[in-house]
Amino acid sequence: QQDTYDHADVEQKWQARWEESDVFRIPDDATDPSYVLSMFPYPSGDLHMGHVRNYTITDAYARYKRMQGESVLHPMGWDSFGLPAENAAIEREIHPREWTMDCIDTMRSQMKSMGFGYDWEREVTTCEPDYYRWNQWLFKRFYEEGLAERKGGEVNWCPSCETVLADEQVETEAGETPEGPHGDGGAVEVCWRCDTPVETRTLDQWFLKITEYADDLLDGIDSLEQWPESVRGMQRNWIGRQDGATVEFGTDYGPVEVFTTRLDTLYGATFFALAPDHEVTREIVADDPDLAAAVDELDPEADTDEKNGVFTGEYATNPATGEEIPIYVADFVLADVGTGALMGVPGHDERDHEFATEYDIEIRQVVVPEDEGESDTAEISEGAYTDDGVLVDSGKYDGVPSAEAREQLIEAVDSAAHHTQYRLRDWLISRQRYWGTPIPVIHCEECGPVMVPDEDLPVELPEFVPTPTGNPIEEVESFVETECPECGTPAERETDTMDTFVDSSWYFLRFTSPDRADVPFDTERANDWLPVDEYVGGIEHAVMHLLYSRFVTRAIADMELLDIDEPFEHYLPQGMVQLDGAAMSSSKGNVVSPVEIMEEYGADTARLFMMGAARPSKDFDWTERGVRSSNEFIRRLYETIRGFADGDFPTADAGDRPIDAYVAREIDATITEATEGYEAFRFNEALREARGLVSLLGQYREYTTPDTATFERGLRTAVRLLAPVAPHVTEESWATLDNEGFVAEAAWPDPDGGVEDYTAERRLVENTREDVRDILDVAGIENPERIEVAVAPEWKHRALGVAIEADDDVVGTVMTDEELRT
Ligand code: ANZ
Ligand code: ZN
Repeated sequence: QQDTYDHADVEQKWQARWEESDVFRIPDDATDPSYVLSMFPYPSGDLHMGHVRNYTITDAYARYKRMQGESVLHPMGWDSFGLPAENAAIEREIHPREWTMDCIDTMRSQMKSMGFGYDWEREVTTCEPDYYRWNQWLFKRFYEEGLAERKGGEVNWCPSCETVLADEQVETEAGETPEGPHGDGGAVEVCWRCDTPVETRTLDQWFLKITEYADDLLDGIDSLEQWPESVRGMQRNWIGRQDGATVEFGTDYGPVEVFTTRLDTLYGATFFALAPDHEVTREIVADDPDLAAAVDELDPEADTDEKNGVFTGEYATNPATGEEIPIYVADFVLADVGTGALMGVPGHDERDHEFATEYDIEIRQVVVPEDEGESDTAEISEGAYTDDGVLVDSGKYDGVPSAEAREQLIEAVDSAAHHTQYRLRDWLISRQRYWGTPIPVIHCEECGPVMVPDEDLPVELPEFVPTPTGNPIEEVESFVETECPECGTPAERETDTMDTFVDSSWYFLRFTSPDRADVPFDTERANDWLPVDEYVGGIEHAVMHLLYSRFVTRAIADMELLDIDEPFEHYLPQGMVQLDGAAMSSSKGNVVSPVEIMEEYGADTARLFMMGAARPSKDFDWTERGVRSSNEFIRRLYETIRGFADGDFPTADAGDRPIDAYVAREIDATITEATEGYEAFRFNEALREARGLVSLLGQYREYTTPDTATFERGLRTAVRLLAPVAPHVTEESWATLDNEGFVAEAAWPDPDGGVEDYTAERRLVENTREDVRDILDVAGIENPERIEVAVAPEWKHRALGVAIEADDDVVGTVMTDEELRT
């Protein structure tokens, strides 16, 4: 029997016991299923603070739900393909698998030392053939549904990673994913992984046709009520649906179509502009080398805000007015947006306004604000008027509101038609790198690309140590040279591998049935467990992983392999762990290693500090002081329990004194408040309550001989309320209090009832204390030593006794709400 708390001993002991007893194994016929998931990590070497925070959040929540009697699926796995592993392996001249497996072993054992309660039977590792064969299988199903396609075109190329990138993986230099794949005003676009400026290349590549789901994905966002509004906004923006119209302008080269969201401004078109790559541009410059050279100078990729163009000498005819307007080739017209051509309306579009100012083109106003007279129009000489309004200078449409005018013009102009366009592009999944899922395709000269038959899956990666540049698979003859499955002639295997975001787009399905060797997942079990009730992970995936997963889930549902169409019901992006307000990063040299903290103070201390410091979505500073105080609390908790169990201080059967009733009410109110905290992911508030109860019990025994039953109920309550966050010390305490079984499997405490009024009163006190603190803060009184607040119920609301001690002076006494504020 130990006197002081030895965290290393205690933590290892309980980790071993949980494992022996399969406490966290979850059967498949679970009743009341709930699915709690952290984004699975890249096995990069060691757990860092970000991981630890992420996993502690879901672990605490999963443990809480389990104590509430729910069956909780809380699995862990490894997003283990990808460039980081490949590069690390190249550096060390070992095989990426070897490096990856080492990292996985290290991280798994660190996770166990942190006390995370995962069902390790369900571990999935994406770089293993038993996982990635299902990427190949799913790819084939997508292909059969017309959702996978090989096509040529301009793709993003990272010269440093030597591979193409999906649009979602290109960021602007500031580190933000651009608002949409196009038209982000000349910001430098860089690789999401290495920050190298991306180039464009024209290549034949495999795409998954996420654009087919653009409307579904957009409409589905409305149902994601438990996602942060910011993330929903980012996804809406990324999909970028624009309702507008197409309309044709006549030219000497035939009619040329434009896309516009503002057909109502048709009478204000004073120029016409083509993308440098537009077909008609090519025809126009064909016989004019000078013009061709000038057009060649235009660089749509240029990282400048200036808008450059070349007048072609040609004119386009406005279909409504018959007016002839000059045709320019301009760098701000993007080839793959709309039709690659636009009507320029400088009076009402900012970019057109800039361009017209630069090239001395007429700026004409055809829309005015609805509530202003025609004499009092919005000023357009300095900038465009971009809102809707009523039409002027537009022939018979004068006085018609914008929205109506758009409809009328679609009716009136022969070539005009409704058209919806999206910013979203198809998902480019080919990668010219080794460490990924081989795309299961064989290229045959006769038959074209042919899918590898299901019975030949998986197409396994050839084994060797990759080289520093390019894709070494191309050199492996035994891999490349094969036969066409259709015609039997010699053919070549595809050497590109899949984007690793394919792996992570459905791993949450695999967790529901990783034992199934014949299907990617068991439909029935997936339907039982999904959607994921609580999904926690970094905001950097707002438009990558989270959009791809939504798409893949919907596509799989449409193949009738699944009944749900949104995979994640609640998404919580966790905040950052910082040091002095700055993100921890190895380049700044301000990294606190969770492993060292664990060794010095124990996992419970790290977990308790992290969860107590702020609510999960907020950033917070790592402080040595905070760590120490959590550690002291854990020791004090255990010593109190040990002391009680050993009879070190007297207790008595004295349950009917006012003080005992008061403590009993406090216990109930604490349960109520802490439960609400856990339920709402405000663990910090739940912990403040639980810690408050522990200190109350301390005072109880200092002031009097506590009632045995009340005191014990207080301890048993505190232990259970703390168990989700500090699982080891609470197991030890639970056993010390002579309980059978694990606290991890104990029932969540219930208040004895009738605490509502009491809880409200407590809240009033608590809120007031916070208000007082805020007011003192404004008054420049820092660190008041004590704020005592008492409510007198008969004074009704907010007439309070407040005593504040600072610098040994009592600063205030009884005040009313108003007095408090002055
Ligand atoms: C005429 C017009 C008048 C437009 C007006 C807008 C305002 P936003 O502006 O983001 O909603 N557009 C069409 N094709 C383009 C291309 N290939 N490259 C660059 N821009 C193109 O996007 C819709 C507008 O983008 C379209 O509506 C068109 O300009 C321009 F007062 O047409 B608009
Ligand atoms: Zn790169």
